[in-house]
Amino acid sequence: MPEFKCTYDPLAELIAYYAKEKGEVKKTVETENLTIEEKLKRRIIDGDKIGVEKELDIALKSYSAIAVINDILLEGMKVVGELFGSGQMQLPFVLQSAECMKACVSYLEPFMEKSESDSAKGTMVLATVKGDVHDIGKNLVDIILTNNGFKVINLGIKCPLETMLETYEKEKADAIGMSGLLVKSTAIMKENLEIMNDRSLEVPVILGGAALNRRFVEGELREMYRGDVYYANDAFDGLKFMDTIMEYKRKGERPPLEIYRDARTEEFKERRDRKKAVVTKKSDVRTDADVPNPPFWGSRIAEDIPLEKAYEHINETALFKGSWNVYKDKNKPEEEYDKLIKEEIYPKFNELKLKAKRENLLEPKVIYGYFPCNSDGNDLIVYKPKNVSGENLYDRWNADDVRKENLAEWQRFTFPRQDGAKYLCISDFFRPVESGNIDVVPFMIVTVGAKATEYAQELYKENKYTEYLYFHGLSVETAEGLAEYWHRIIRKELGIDGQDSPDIKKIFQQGYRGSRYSFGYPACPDLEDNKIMFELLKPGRIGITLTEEWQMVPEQTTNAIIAHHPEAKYFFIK
Ligand code: B1M
Repeated sequence: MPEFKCTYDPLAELIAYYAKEKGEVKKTVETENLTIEEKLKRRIIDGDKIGVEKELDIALKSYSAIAVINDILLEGMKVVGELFGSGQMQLPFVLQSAECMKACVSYLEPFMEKSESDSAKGTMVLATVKGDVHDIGKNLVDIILTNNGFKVINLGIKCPLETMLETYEKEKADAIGMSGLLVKSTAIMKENLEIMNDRSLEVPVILGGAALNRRFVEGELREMYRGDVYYANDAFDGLKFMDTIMEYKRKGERPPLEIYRDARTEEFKERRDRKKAVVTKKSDVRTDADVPNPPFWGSRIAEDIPLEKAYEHINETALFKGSWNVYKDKNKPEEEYDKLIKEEIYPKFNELKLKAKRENLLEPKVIYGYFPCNSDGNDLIVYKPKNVSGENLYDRWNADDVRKENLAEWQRFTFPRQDGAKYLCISDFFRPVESGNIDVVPFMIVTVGAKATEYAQELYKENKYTEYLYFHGLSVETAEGLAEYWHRIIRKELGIDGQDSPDIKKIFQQGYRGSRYSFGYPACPDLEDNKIMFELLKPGRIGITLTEEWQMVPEQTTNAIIAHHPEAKYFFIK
């Protein structure tokens, strides 16, 4: 219905809705004079499920239950998709529409024949790939597809290819959807497609996730895979491709898909080959920076951490835009976005923070330590006292044991070096072994605990999609806030906090001495280094484990190596 798009302004209307008391029925426009079809469509667009049963009963007098779904409600979801696609509707409100859709379908189900309730537009087997614990991206895809008339068999996280293929066969599905958070997962996806090639399978596959891009999926993977493979940037792309897959399946044809290439395709290939070459040049980072005194050597656990401290270090831009997907509409004035943030998002943020604290949903814990070290070219050697072994390594060490003559190599990291620019490598920020001086390297692993994952899953299972998105976002950004806070503690303990900016926004831009590098990020991209970090800190002591692809469980966990050197800042290795 094009007139919907012209007259309806979801953002302004939703602001009006949220400004009202909780539970009050939202009315975006006067609906009295609308037809029942229009009223129901608007319910979906507005995500307004309170009292919708009455209207569904009226519609059931003229339509079968399945026709109400397919011809009326799904039309509403289509508008939602268009509004999202054009940037006029924000993700939390899309999820509210999906919740309303779900409620309507549940109400209508008893009015349907078994065969009707099974008659989905198509079926997708959906999973997060082997070794990857990331749930939310895949679940958002499930929500959007399910509430747009598709059947989704959600196999969960850490899913082996065999399970996906067996389910695909058993359920006579139409496509497999694979999701993943990490770069490593993109390699697993490639491996899965290679195995499918070897078995002469041509299953249509949709791939999505943070570390993927179109060049890789619709260029490299499409060229290599004998079936059709699509890159979905977001959940609505997943929906679009399922529509395409079904359209061509009905026609008995293959969709005309092109191999994607752009100006940077060759550059990327070249860069990948070049990466294998050893960089011989070195940076000119000074090697005589002062070495701070740590408050202790070895590691310790910190558990009594006030949650507020992590909250105070939450990067609100990352939370609102990154996790909650609340963006400014380019076509709307700045003030409108500011109003939305002030009147809707902040109250939600504050309410959730209180709830998480009250119900102990987030439990900050840290395991960290200070270790003697030296650089050796691109390597960083971490020492341990010769006379300390076994469980005693996982405690504070006697300062006398950390004298140079009493130390032995314990672990060794090998970091990559920039192939150009300043030729930086993380090891450059520590005193070289030939200097004869021992340096100090702090490591930390922080988590907000397993309850956060469990509670997020509960919300998802109860179809509370909007709350799920909000809570999951808060939990992951609190983990990141905790890392920021603990890095501050470490600077303080080392006595190098004199350069800390009083402005939290500047802290997020490294307004302090030194740097915090997390494995998997550009300066230290190798996630396998997590394994060495685990040897150093043994975080099983606070319930943290590692998957076969080096991801940490619980999901809301992050780690870092900290460099105190004044020249240490983020840098990229392309
Ligand atoms: Co981290 N993280 N993180 N992180 N994190 C990424 C993923 C990263 C890309 C950042 C970067 O380098 N710029 C990077 C990965 C790079 C790599 O693999 N080498 C990274 C890293 C390295 C890490 C750690 C390893 C760092 C460390 O501690 N050493 C660590 C790992 C955590 C662990 O092991 N448990 C870590 C930790 C964290 C936090 C805990 C702080 C936090 C939460 C992580 C989480 O959610 N599990 C976090 C966050 C928030 C991010 C970013 C900023 C956002 C991820 C997210 O939740 N997005 C991310 C960078 C980025 O994406 N900009 C990053 C929201 C979510 C809904 O989106 O899952 O992408 P997403 O799903 C989208 C689409 O991708 C698509 O639709 C969804 C909805 O639109 N989609 C599909 C997904 N699957 C699909 C399937 C489909 C269709 C569409 O069809 C089948």
